[in-house]
Amino acid sequence: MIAVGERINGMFLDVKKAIKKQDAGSIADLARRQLAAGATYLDINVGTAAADQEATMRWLVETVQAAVDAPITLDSQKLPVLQAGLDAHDGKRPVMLNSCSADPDALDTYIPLAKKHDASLITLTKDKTGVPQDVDTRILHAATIVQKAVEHDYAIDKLFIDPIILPIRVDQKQPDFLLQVMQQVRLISDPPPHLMMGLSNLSQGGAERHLINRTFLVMAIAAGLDSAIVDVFDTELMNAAITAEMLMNHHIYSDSFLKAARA
Ligand code: THG
Repeated sequence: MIAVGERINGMFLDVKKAIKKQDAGSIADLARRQLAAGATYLDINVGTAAADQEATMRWLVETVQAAVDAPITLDSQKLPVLQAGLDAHDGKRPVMLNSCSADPDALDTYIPLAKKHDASLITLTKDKTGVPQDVDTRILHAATIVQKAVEHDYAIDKLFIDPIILPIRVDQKQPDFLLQVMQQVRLISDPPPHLMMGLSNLSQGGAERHLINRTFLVMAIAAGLDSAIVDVFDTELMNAAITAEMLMNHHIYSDSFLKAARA
């Protein structure tokens, strides 16, 4: 699994404080610790509190790049903030844009931008009218996304489709139908696009967060999920992901499969 570490996000109080104080040490520490815990990419999200989101994105990207060599995910709903992150990107590591909607005009803007910067792109199965409440419309959005990628000659292996996961306490029907969405998205093209999820959304505001996240991650891996924005400090979650992938025959089994995958 491509594990995107979720922690460098202004939504977290410690990151919000670090941004306010321009405390590079705390951000660098979060970057290093997430890598040590198994992150493949580091998500960078300025949150909503920053006065100047573009300047904050630049500072966070520069701070992370000074600390580690890891690939980064620029996370914002605002194009100028992503652009600021791309401006600060040193070109020495893979970069992913997070994220774009399935609106055709948005795809016509973001896909060429991603292509120009040799960046991967996360696309959400929603449009101007909102997040669809049924399987078929989300599949339709995924098909639009893949079609636009083909039109722009954008490599499918750089495309990540995010079916959008909302808190379980808000909607109890959607985890089941998201599994159906994921299984069907994988049939849209050969090779299929990657499937991405912001896993922690699922348990937001509720109890048993770790258990809920861990259980659904395993179910989603069985449905074809190959990447997720997660709390990489949750060791049980990371071990469950490795084990699910071994059981899906993505890793070779041996008695020391866990140790081997962690190495
Ligand atoms: N898809 C894509 N990108 C995303 C999301 C997604 N980026 C943001 C988000 N969703 C994924 N990242 C997080 C990060 C933190 C939490 C949830 C998702 C979270 N935070 C605690 C909370 O809200 O309770 C904060 C608690 C604290 O302050 O300590 O759960 O879906 N493409």
